[in-house]
Amino acid sequence: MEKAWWKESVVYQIYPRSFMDANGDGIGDLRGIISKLDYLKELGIDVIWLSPVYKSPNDDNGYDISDYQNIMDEFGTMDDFDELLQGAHDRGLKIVMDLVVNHSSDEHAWFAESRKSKDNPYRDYYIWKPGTDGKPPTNWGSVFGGSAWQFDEATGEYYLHLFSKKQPDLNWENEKLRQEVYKMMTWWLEKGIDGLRMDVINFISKDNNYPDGEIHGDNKYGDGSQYFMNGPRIHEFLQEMNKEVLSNYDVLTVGEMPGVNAEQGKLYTGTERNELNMVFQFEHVDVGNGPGGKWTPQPWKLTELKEILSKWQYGLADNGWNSLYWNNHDQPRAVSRFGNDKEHYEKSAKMLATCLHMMKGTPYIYQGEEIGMTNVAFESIDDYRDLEILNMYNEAVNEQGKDPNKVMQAIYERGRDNARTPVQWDDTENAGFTTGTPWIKVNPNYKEINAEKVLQDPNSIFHYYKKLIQIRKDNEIVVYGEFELIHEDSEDIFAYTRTLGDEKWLVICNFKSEVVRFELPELINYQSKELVINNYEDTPKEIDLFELKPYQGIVYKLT
Ligand code: TEU
Ligand code: CA
Repeated sequence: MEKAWWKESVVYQIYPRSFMDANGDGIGDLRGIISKLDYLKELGIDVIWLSPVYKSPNDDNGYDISDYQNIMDEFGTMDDFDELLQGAHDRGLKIVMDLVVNHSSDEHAWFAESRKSKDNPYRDYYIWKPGTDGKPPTNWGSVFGGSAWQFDEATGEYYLHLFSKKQPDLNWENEKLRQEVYKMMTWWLEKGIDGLRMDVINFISKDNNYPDGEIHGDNKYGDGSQYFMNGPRIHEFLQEMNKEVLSNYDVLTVGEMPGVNAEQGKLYTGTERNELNMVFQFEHVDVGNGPGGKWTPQPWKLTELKEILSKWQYGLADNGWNSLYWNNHDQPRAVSRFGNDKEHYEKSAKMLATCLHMMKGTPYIYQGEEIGMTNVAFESIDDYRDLEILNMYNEAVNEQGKDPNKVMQAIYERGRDNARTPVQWDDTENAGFTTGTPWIKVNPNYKEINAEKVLQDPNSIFHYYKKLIQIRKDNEIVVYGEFELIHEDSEDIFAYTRTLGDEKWLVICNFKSEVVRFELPELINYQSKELVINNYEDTPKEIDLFELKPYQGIVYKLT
């Protein structure tokens, strides 16, 4: 397998709005990020992925862009960005930007033109269709609730928006639009950025017949996802983007792809495919989704999680490359979702980190994950900010009359604002995030959980992440070793080996709060064993048969 810097890197995702506020307006900003570059260097990460920092009305907190080549007013200026980029590069850190080109904001100049008239030169930058008998062109629902089509009086047609009304989908069938996107990408890459995370990039090719979707259960709208996920021209578009732009730079590219499977993952990330380096798949973070998706969370089985993650490990083993993540700005906090934020909290956070960081692929740390930040449970829906949460609450409680307590429980478990409370820097007011009023409340547990506290404790989650990152840097086997799952039927233990040449590493993670017996499979022979990392102080005497402590994560080097 060929080597690459982005295969050997650890990425840290920053959601700027909630990271650090330098000017006291309660909103995170670029100068706040600049002030924390040394903290990130200390952690040992290599790449910073910035969620969108471009001009935006913030209907979807920056994922609705009104000017792709200007910085959002709340975040600062282009000079601030240039200083951030330089500051990162001076520290040997790379900057990956968020490319949101499945849709723009409805306040983008292109859309202002497009909606003026049917023969406007920008009309076909977006997807406009006449309805039929006063109904939208298809029965599709938007990810954020309601119809995926918005009727526009001025020209008597509907425009498509798979997300909010203020996020009209761009028309990738239009060559001129594609060239505009490539020109904008080149402009940023010429500034020296080091890569792109591409927002729902597998949605850009739609089935041009625009058929109705199937209506599941008591849904009001049809599920159009098969008609816009991994569409007919997606590989053509990505190969064109690669040829025209990406192939001119040595950059990290990762495509966010809801609905992608491991087979398709090979087509998007295979070296000879000349498309992307890696993708964010969603199959593992969707475990436990009930009939109503994430809003009807059910208990999940470890065997299901292991089956999914190992399928991706095996699927991309020889060609292509995995991203590895437990959470991001759309997902609940890792320790609350997959670990235990009540008992053995710290052990479970370290165990999850061990399980992910010892796998094959590029690990992504989401801001605050390294200090053990947890989900939040605000008393009132008025404390929430995410339009996905607010739209769902309104539809469920106010329109469908569902029990608000049950709906709040689903928000506590899966709502995106779990990941968007301000990073907890210290135990002063507002956790040191702002001297003003934060745009969203701080998680009340900031006095116990904050960066200042973990930095001072060599046994903290922060220093454990730092060790894992260093282990990856010091041992090629962690990057390039072959993955093999063991004990696949265990509902308690996630264990696997990594093999490179005559070296084998054994990774054993107890996902349960009870003591669990581990028996080394006979097929694993070894002469000697050396402990690599352990989230408990004491090391088991031998590994052929021993008891794992609650949420124990432990790694051995076998030769
Ligand atoms: O997310 C795509 C997406 O589908 C997620 O919104 C996720 O599947 C959903 O929130 C789960 O219910 C990307 C961005 O990461 C997200 O923040 C944006 O809201 C969305 O696209 C639109 O740009
Ligand atoms: Ca600010």
